[in-house]
Amino acid sequence: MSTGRTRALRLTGWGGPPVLTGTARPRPTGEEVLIQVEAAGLCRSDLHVIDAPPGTLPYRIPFTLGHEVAGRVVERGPLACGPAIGERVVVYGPWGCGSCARCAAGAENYCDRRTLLDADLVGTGAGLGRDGGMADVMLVPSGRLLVPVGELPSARAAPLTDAGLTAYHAVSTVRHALTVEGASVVVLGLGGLGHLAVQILRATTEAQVLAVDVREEALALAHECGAHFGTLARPDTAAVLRGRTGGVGAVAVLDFVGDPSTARLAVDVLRPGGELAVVGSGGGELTVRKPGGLPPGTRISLPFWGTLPELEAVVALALKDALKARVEEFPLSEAAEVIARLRSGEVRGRAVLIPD
Ligand code: FEH
Ligand code: ZN
Ligand code: ZN
Repeated sequence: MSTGRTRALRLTGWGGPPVLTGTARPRPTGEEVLIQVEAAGLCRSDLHVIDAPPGTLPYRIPFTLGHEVAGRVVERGPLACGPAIGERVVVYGPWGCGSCARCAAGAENYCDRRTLLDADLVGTGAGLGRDGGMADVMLVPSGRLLVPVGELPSARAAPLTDAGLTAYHAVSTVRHALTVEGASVVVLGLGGLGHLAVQILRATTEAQVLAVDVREEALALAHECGAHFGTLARPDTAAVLRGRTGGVGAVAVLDFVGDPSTARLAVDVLRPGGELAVVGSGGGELTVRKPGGLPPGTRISLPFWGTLPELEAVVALALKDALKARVEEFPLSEAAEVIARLRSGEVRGRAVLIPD
């Protein structure tokens, strides 16, 4: 059992860059489990955390970044449950209180005590106020937070825990609307989450999938992922999409951009009694008012991350090759450069850091 020092990408001061530094190798106690990290995805939320001014996030620094993690169990506390030593796993990232009704149901993304946890600066989860997986090893509070991934390559497995799970949860949120005959669903934004949502929709529904993005290469990716139709965002996009639905509109819109233009487009293409799931944090706004500008019967949701049972379903889709994230692998030692590439839009798919 190695007991040496290990490296971790740690946020040590608000508003400053994270630092790859040596840390003492943690020892699991109680229910804790130690993971040898094999891959950790880099998410746009990591940029929000890195750039956050003091006092804007309910987190104590320093902590290790990385909330999208895959690895292998290497040590377990005496009371640990879940996967055995040697098993390859992914880490469910939202860490709630672990005992409220939502957490007991595996929905730690909607923990009933979130407000209390935030007030105590406990953190949202792995790499979000708690030590995460942009590191050689990672301590996980409980084996209940681990999902086995068999022989799935870690660079493909890690993005399932955030990009994949968030996309799956968004689809689950509107799934009941997709069962009507001839249903069409619009996916706005084919980036790290949208391209996975297209695959999930094709693998788990009969709906017609209509994709919209501002980049030609994103529409090509949408087609590769199984979208029935793709179009660039233009002034006539709503009419083009309505035309693909026989004029009735889409029963659901998944907005992975969430900016003013996609909010407007969503309203213009939604069928009466339709579902709008806003996932992206692009600053778009909707006015909910009667009488108002939304189609009658519109239901709006703001899905956040996903549940543990949903992560198990996401892994199952990946294991049968029905869900495959586009990834770019980089060594952990180059984390600073990769963060810069993500900022400048040079990352294609999901950037994944591999301990080197
Ligand atoms: C995590 C924490 C806070 C906001 C958003 C996120 C997402 O990256 C999780 O999917
Ligand atoms: Zn994220
Ligand atoms: Zn809870």
